[in-house]
Amino acid sequence: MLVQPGVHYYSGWLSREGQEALVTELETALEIAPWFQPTMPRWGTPFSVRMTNLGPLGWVSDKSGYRYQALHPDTGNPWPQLPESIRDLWRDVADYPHPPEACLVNYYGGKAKMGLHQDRDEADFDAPVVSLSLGDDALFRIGTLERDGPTTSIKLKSGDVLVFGGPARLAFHGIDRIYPGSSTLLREGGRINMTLRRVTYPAA
Ligand code: MD3
Ligand code: FE
Repeated sequence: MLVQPGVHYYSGWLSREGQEALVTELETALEIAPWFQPTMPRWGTPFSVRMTNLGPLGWVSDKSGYRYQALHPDTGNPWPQLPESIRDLWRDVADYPHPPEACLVNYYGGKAKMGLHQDRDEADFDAPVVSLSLGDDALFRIGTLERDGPTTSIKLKSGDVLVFGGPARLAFHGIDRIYPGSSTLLREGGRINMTLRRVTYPAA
C-alpha cells in the first residue's frame, strides 16, 4: 500500500521461513563482519543502535564523520557479499535498473532508538532505499523534507518491507521505540533492520 507519495509498504513480505533463512545467513556474515558501535561525528557519543554492512560498500560513522567505505572499521575486512534473497528483494520492489551497493544492517536492543534524520550520504538519490524488518516490532515515523513537518507512524513487524523513493527519498524518518519480546525470530531478542541502497551514480 502507498503510505505517502514515494513510500510503499509491503506488510508481511517475507515469510517466517524466509526470515529464518536470512537470519542464518546473517549469523554467518557476522563472523566476518561483527557488529560495530557507530559514534556521532565530532563528539564521539555512541549510537544506541549497533551496525554492520553487506555488499561492496558499507555506511560507517565515527568522530570524523559519516561515509561509505569498502572495509569494516574494526577488522579491516571487506564486507560480506549480499545474500541472494536480498538481491531478489531489490529486484522485486526497487523499480531501479542497477543493483544495490550497500546493505546497512542495524541491531536494536530493547532500549535502542534512532532519532529523526535524513539519509543523504549517497550520490544517487534517484535510486530508492529498501528496508526489511526482522525480529521485534518497532514504531517507525516518517515526515517530510523539513525536520518540523507533520509525521506518520507505522508499527513495523518482522518480514515487513518499506520502499522509499521519489519525493520520500530525502524525507526525515526515525525509530521511536521497539517492543521487546514481540517476536520469537531472534534468539537474543531485539530487532534487525536491513536497508538496501545505491551509493554511487551509475555510469551511463
Ligand atoms: C526513508 N533505519 O538505517 S528503516 C537508517 O529501522 C534508518 O533501522 C531505520 O533510518 C531502521 O538510515 C528505518 C526505514 C528507512 C530507511 C532509510 C530511509 C526509511 C527511509 C531513507 C530515506 C527515506
Ligand atoms: Fe535512515
